Amino acid sequence: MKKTVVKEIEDLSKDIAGTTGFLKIERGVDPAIVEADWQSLQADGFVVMKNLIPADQCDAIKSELLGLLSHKGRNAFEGLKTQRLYATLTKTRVCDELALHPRILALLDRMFMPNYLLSQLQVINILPSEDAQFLHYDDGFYPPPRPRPPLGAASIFAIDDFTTTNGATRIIPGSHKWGDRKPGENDKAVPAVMPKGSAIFYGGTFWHGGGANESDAARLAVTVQYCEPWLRQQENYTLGTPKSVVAKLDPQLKSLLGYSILPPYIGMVDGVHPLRVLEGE
Ligand SMILES: O=C(O)CCC(=O)C(=O)O
Repeated sequence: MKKTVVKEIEDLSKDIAGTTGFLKIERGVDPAIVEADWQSLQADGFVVMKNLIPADQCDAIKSELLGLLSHKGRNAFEGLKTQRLYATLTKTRVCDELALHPRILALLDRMFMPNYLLSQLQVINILPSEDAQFLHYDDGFYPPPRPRPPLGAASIFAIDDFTTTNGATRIIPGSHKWGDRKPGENDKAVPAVMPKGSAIFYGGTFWHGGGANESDAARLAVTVQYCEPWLRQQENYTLGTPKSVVAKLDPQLKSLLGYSILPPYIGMVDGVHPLRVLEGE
């Protein structure tokens, strides 16, 4: 998103809260792949990335996550026959790599301002006989009207195969460009069928929803949502993640949680960079 630059404010970027600057990470992803993903995202609103993580990693993730899931959802959005895990990063380390997948971060580097944030990281286990979730777009809780660029973005990692019958995410290709309208009779939602270990990635303006599970097995997914660094995150990570947990995290994950700033001042603590406070300087 382009902004009007006020040079005097820009000049403050290296000042006070800005002293720690940005993490500059070389993602190591073939630029042709990033370009192709970007083009799909612009044209269709989504990109399916096949086999991003190996099947045995999915199995390890699944065996850890199933032990952490318990109650079912509280309403039609969460799903009355769906199990969800919030505050996932305080409970397990098996999802860290998903949040930091270089192919996804390479796209986010193009989409958002530097030091974009994690907005939520959630486990979604759709149980047999669950109904389809209502269609929605993820950044609809931010008030700027559509059409507009996405303010957030999400990946959904298939930890089980996503099939036509087990609750694969339903998507409406092209719906990211819609203005203020809802899906109508002629807007067909199609299942994002993909083998386990794959992920679908889309911007926050893209219409989608969980599918009905008509199979006899659960469908496990991990979804990671990100947002612009000047927006409030859905999960309050700086309050919700114990400092003992934060201390163990990859520096990129610390930054994503909110131990970062958008210079000069967004995210500061008492006038300084939050990492300096975290590390007790
Ligand atoms: O589980 C899915 O496939 C999608 C769920 C979803 O879109 C959501 O809960 O926001």
